[in-house]
Amino acid sequence: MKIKKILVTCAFPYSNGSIHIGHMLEHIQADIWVRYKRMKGHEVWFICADDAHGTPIMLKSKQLGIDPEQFIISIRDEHISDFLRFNINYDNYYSTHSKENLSFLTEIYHCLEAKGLIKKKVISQFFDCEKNMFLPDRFVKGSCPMCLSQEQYGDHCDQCGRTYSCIELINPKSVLSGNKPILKNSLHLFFNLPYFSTMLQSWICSGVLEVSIVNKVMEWFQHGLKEWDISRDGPYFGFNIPGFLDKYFYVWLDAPIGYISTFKNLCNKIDHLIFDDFWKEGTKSELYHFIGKDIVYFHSLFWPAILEGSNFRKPTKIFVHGHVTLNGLKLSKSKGSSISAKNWIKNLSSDSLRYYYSTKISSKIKDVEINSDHFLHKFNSDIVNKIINLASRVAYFLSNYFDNFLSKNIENQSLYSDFVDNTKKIEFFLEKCDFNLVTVIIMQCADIANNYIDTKKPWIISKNIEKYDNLHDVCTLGVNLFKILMTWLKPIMPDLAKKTESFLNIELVWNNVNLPLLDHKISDFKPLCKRITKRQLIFLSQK
Ligand code: NOT
Ligand code: ZN
Repeated sequence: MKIKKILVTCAFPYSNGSIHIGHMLEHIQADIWVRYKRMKGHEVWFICADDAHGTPIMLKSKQLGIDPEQFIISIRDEHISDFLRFNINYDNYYSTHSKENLSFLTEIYHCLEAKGLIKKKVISQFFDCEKNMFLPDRFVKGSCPMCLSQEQYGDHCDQCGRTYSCIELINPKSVLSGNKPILKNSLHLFFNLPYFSTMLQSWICSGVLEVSIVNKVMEWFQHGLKEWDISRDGPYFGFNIPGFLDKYFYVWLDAPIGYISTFKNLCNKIDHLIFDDFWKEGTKSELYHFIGKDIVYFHSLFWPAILEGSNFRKPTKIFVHGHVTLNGLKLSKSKGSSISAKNWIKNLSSDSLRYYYSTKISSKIKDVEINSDHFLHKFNSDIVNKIINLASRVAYFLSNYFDNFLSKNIENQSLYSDFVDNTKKIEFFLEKCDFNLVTVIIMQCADIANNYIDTKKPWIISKNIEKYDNLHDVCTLGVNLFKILMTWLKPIMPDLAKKTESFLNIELVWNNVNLPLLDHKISDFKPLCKRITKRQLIFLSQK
């Protein structure tokens, strides 16, 4: 097998709030994929950062009376520890407010400018005279110009779903002061996105996105691509645009450049890691982004165009996921009902969320519903009743009759080989992030393994001393089937895998999945994980 060099990223969380279980979907999905690729022997670098700039972060820190630079440092520390609680240990978790990011941003901007890809235009925008600032779309509310619903945000209507320009709102009001904003002119810088239209269409159709997303993205070309406003007027928390006094780069320009600068910062810490191997145009290494469906536009249009325009490599593939709902309610950053990652860990294990999400994650972009009852049932019936139970049923006999030694024989070679053969299918689905199908196969195999034990009935064989050899072989095969199941589950449930490794006295290695454990001493069985109770789920229904 050829070892690949792979760089994997998740979308950068904003520096203005806690990580909640909605965020965790993406980070868990990417982490499972990374763990699997590493188990296969590839060189994988997994990075993320906080998205530190923009008006909301500026206002939030102001409201708290903290300097934004201080504010984002404390948020970043909190984010890093939240991810660690879920066994997500980034090789580098950086910030877009960094010297490396400023340096790449400046380099890229000058390169685009030199190619004539940046244009200046005067535009008219809402301005809050009391707060003395231009208002981003989400800081203006008013009635929808199409359906007249009141209290709608500046860019789209929640009632009729249509989008419009902020200045079309009827009776606009500033969210900050409540006053009616005035229209004021300002010079803005625009990136010539339409110039890249042909390149983007062929890139998008080259297998970098899942088919249903490709169709969606291709629709955007029908109306023609628009030039992209990459500047904002002060006050703004971001990087200053060279040559302008109080103008800043729009957060969405410097955020993806954070993928480059976060990696660069990692290279500064690791001698043998070569920046150009991963970012130079034409490199053979692979680059994967994991993102939510709401930011596809940025990643499939702006981002590859910026990369092409400034002579960097483009992504190999973009994995897109849907949104998370909890017991039917939307989990969103701005609108209530968020269960924090910390709160989850106070009540439930990280592996339980990782497993549950895996049963729902697929390469199709579907929203993921967390339903408390289904979560409890799924975890207990799959993991406790099928996986853990398999181990505990045979461990009893191995410990009491054979001093924890495994036998030297495989009792049913064809059962064993058929079991191992599922690895190819599992690899195929893991590769594509069809984790739901992976868990289906694993549970079907767990049923087969438990049926085998049911049929052999070790509790009956153990009554006949002449059949001890057979008892030994049956329980040994049971342990071996458990070992295979847990090797497959290792990227999904790292904590359970670790406990399994100390029970089996081995490391679970992907490429050893076909090598049976024979004539080997295992440890005493200790309960590997607990059944989830209703009481543990109460926090999910609290507001
Ligand atoms: N902070 C953004 C969000 O929607 C995601 C930024 C993605 C970062 O939460 N990188 N890029 N591009
Ligand atoms: Zn409307």
